[in-house]
Amino acid sequence: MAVARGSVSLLQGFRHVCNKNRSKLPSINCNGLPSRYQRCQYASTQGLDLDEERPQFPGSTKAQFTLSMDFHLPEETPGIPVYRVMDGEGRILDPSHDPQLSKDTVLEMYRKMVMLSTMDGILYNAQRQGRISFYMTNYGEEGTHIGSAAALDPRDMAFGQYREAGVFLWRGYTLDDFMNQCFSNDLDYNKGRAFPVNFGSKEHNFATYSSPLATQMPHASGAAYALKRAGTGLCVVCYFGDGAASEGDAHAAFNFAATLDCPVIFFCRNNGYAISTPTSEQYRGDGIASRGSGYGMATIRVDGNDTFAVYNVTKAARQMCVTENRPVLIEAMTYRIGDHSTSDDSSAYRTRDEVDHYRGNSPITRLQRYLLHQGWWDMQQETDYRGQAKQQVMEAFRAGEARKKPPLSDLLTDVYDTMEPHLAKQTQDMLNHVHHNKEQYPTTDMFTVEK
Ligand SMILES: Cc1ncc(C[n+]2csc(CCOP(=O)(O)OP(=O)(O)O)c2C)c(N)n1
Repeated sequence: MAVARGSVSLLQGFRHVCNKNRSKLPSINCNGLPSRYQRCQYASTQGLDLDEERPQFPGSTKAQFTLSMDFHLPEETPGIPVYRVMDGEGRILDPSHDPQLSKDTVLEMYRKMVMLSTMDGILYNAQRQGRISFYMTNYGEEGTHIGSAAALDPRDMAFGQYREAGVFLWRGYTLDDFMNQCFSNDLDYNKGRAFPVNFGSKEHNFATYSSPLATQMPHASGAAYALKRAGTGLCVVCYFGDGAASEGDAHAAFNFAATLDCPVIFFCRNNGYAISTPTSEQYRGDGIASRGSGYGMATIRVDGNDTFAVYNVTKAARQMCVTENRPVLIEAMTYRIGDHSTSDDSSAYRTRDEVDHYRGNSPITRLQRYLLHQGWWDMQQETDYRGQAKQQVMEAFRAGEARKKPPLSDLLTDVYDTMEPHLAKQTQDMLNHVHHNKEQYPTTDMFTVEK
């Protein structure tokens, strides 16, 4: 109402002045109405508040008219700040932001981060020895995994990209589970049919990774919509990388989540690279966080190497998601210390000095410093725990490696409720072929007995 009244009075005033000074004023539009420019000019000469006259376009309900022809230049917009709780030395900067986690919880977080890093080292080397076909390490991103996972409800449905093994670890996915998947053995939840590191577990509410980038993102929005409709009080967390954010699916996911009010946390691990593409070539805007408000999403940027800061923002984001049914975007700034994968040699596109800089400021180092200040940990415990972690990973490694592969007959199952005739025929042909050519398949004893 106020807008309409303001518009009418402005128009009437303009007409009045026009009638008095017809020769001095700019001409009236062909439709007999003053142009927007003329009305604005008149309004300013009369000292009227332009807010009185609000644009009436359905495409934006918040905009106001302006007489300034200002282009929004991203390079002149200040960078979105990075929320942190600890400094690089592991000291809490403002006690009111201390998450007040118990000693046991922080030690559990720290141990899981060290365990993850230990497992990464062993599986990376195993690939180099030809014992598994592929691996991706998580070095440098342990704080984003454990800090976020600890703040979620383990029943919150998780979707990931491939570099979130710490979230699995926090949720209770065991070292045996990791090994079974990486060795594609008969205990692997995916029956040996997924690429190593494509983890997934119904029991741990983590959807199996899918190699095409960003495909998990629209799935996450859909799952969040379903959770909302079911009134579960749970939310979805969706991890993705700075490179994946350039995929069209990321846009679809953000927009669906925002317009359908889906309780999903989009958690971007901005680690500076998409394989060899640095973020300086990936985008021109201020990271991924700057896109959040464009979609109408609550957004925050956090120091991903500060495990407590990640914990705080994820906890707050979760609260917003489940109480307000809205998506939240978190951009966690971190660094990929390892190569992209075992198929990559990052020395081809970045310097050792750069990597060493981040290695010295890793989330593990920072949390360790915090623990040392607190008197909750000492270097003897550090040495002992690292030894135990290595031993536990090696035990699981040997057990996983020793197991047989799933039966060949499992290769084509589980896609259709009832196997399609052409797939049944292919399976039978394959088994017959292997049976009649045993000498060509000396590895058949690697497989468990056919069902
Ligand atoms: C649709 C699609 N395009 C390209 C690839 C190849 N690819 C695999 S990982 C990757 C980089 C992704 O980088 P980012 O999202 O930043 O995640 P990060 O590896 O840094 O964790 C690319 C381009 C793919 N898997 N899927």
